[in-house]
Order: sequence, then structure tokens, then C-alpha cells
Amino acid sequence: MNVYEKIQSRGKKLAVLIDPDKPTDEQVIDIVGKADRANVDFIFVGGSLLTTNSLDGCIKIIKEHTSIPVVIFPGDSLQISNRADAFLLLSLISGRNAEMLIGRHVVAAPYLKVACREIIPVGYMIIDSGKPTSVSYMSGTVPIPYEKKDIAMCTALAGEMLGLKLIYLEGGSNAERAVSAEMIRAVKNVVKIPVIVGGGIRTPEQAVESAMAGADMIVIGSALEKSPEQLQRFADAIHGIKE
Ligand code: 1GP
Repeated sequence: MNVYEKIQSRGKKLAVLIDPDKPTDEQVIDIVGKADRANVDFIFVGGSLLTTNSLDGCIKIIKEHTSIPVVIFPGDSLQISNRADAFLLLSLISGRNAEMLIGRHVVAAPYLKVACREIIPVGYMIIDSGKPTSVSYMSGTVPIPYEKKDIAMCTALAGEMLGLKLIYLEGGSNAERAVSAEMIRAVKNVVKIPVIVGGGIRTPEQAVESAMAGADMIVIGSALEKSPEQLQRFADAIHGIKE
């Protein structure tokens, strides 16, 4: 089963996001060990701005310690490694910055073709979460307003019609408030492709609320950087949801 087939398979999924810039090698090994024991579905690797050339080395360490699929969730087109199982090719469909919709992809395409065994095109949607986040600043785009679920719905629908294979509702790393259940529900109601939700989810209860609203996969980064011991509870909560 490839990564996309696994995302589509039955049951809610949990992905742990590792920003290769932040943790030490020991911290990466620790979180990967916890993810392995908790049967986490995916490990996402990437960050809005990497200041060290750490992506490839980070994936190498992860691969040495688990067989959980590793997926690159790139902050920019330089975040490429042939060690990952899949690459999320993000088109920032909530914005109107041509570079983030197609421009960077053109530059990266020949490298991706050589380096990546599975490329998954994603409709990436940044949702306003109360204050500017790295991703909204770095992408030079205006997020969809927090309560404008109609805009989110039509944007996701257009993304699906364009042939994108996933929708990612992004509140932004460490966002003050996560994407609302109402918006997740509205988007899930109109698209058939899987919906991923991340950004500002701090507790297993919040993760369950997002999943029950329709998220097929929840991504947790910051909360686990602060308290990695929460990982088992997140996994139990997400995997305990009966569909
Ligand atoms: C950020 O969606 C991810 O791109 C995860 O966000 O770090 O807030 O969990 P957090």
C-alpha cells in the first residue's frame, strides 16, 4: 500500500510533524520511538523556514528507528529528500500568490521527479487563526477568515475539481485557535477526497473534535514538541474513534 492508499484506508489517521530544525537527534529518536509504540500512522517532516540543512539527516534518523511512513510536508521547494516515502506537493489554493500555486512547483518538478517515489498533490488552505503565523507570512498570502466556511468550502471544492488528491486545512503552527469544527464539517460535506487538519491542536480532546467533524487525518507538531509524553493519548483518542 502506498502512502495515499493508506490515507484513504479505513479509520482516522494521526500524523506527527517533526520540524527538522528544532529537535536534537536524541529528541527525534525519542519522539519517533513514542510514535512507533503508539502506532502513529505517518511522520510528517518539514517547516515553514529551515535555517539549517537538516531535512535529509532528520529523515535518515527517523528511518533508522521506525517503519512508519515518512512524508515530506515542505515549507518550500528546497525541502526534498529521496529518503522519504512520499512528498506532499502543496498548492496554496487559499491564496492568490502565483508562486505558491504553481511557480515553485515548476522549479522543483525535475528534482521531485528524480528524488521522490510518491508525489501527492494537495490543496493547501491557510485559515486565519487569530494572529499571523509563519506560514501566512512566509507564503505572502491572506488566510481565509476564521468564520468564512463558505469560502473554505468553495475553495476545497475547486481544489478537488482541479484534480488535487487531498485538502489540508492549516491553522498554522502553534496557532492560537485551531480550525473550527464548523469549517471542517462544511468542507468535508462537499469533497470526497481526504481532509487533513493541523495547526494549534493542543489536546487529544481537540483532535477528536476535529476528527469527528470530518478530518480524516490530524497533524500534531507543537503540542508534542512541548510534551512528547502526550503522544500515546493522542493516538489512542484518534484511533479509538468508531466510524
Ligand atoms: C503546522 O499543521 C501543522 O503546519 C501542525 O501545527 O505545530 O500547531 O501542531 P502545530
